[in-house]
Amino acid sequence: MVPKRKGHGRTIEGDYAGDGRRFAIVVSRFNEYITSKLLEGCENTLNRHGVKPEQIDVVWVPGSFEIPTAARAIARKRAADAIVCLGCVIRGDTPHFDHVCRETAKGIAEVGRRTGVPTIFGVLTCETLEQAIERAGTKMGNAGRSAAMAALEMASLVKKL
Ligand code: INI
Repeated sequence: MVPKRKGHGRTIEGDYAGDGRRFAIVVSRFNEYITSKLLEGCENTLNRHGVKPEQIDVVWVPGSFEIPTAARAIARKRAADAIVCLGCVIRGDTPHFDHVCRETAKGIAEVGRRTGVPTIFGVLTCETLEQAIERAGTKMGNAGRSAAMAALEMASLVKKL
C-alpha cells in the first residue's frame, strides 16, 4: 500500500531490495580490461543487496553494438526483472565511435521502452582510456555499481506501478 501525502497524489518509488529478484547482465568483450571491472562492481553490488549469485545471468557479447540484440532477447523471454548493459566505447581516429555510441544507446533505450523490462545503460563512452579507467573502479567510482543500483531500483519500481 503506497501512503498518500495530504493534498497530493501517491508518491511511488523503488527500493534496493534484491532478494528474490532475477537480473541479467549483458557485457561487452571489447575493452574487456575495463568491462570486466564494471562486471565485478555490478555483481558485487547486486549480491550486497540480497541478490543470490544464481539469480544473475551474465551474457557476453562481442562489442557494445551487439548489447541491444542480446538484451532484447532476454527481455522478450521475461528472463530477468531488470537487465544491466555494460560496455566501454573509447574514441579513436574515425567516426566509428559515434556510430557505436549512438546505436548502442538508442538500442538499449528501445529495449526498455518496448518491452517494459528495465534496461540499464551502463556503457562508458570515453574520449580516452584514462577516462574509462577512472570510471571502472578508480577515482570516479565504478559505473557497474551505479548501473546495478539503477537496476535494483527500477526492478522494484515497475512492480509497484
Ligand atoms: N565496441 C566497443 O564496445 N567499444 C569500442 O570502443 C569499439 N570500437 O572502438 O570499435 C567497439 N567496436 C566494436 C562494435 O561494438 C561491434 O562489436 C563491431 O562493430 C561488430 O558489430
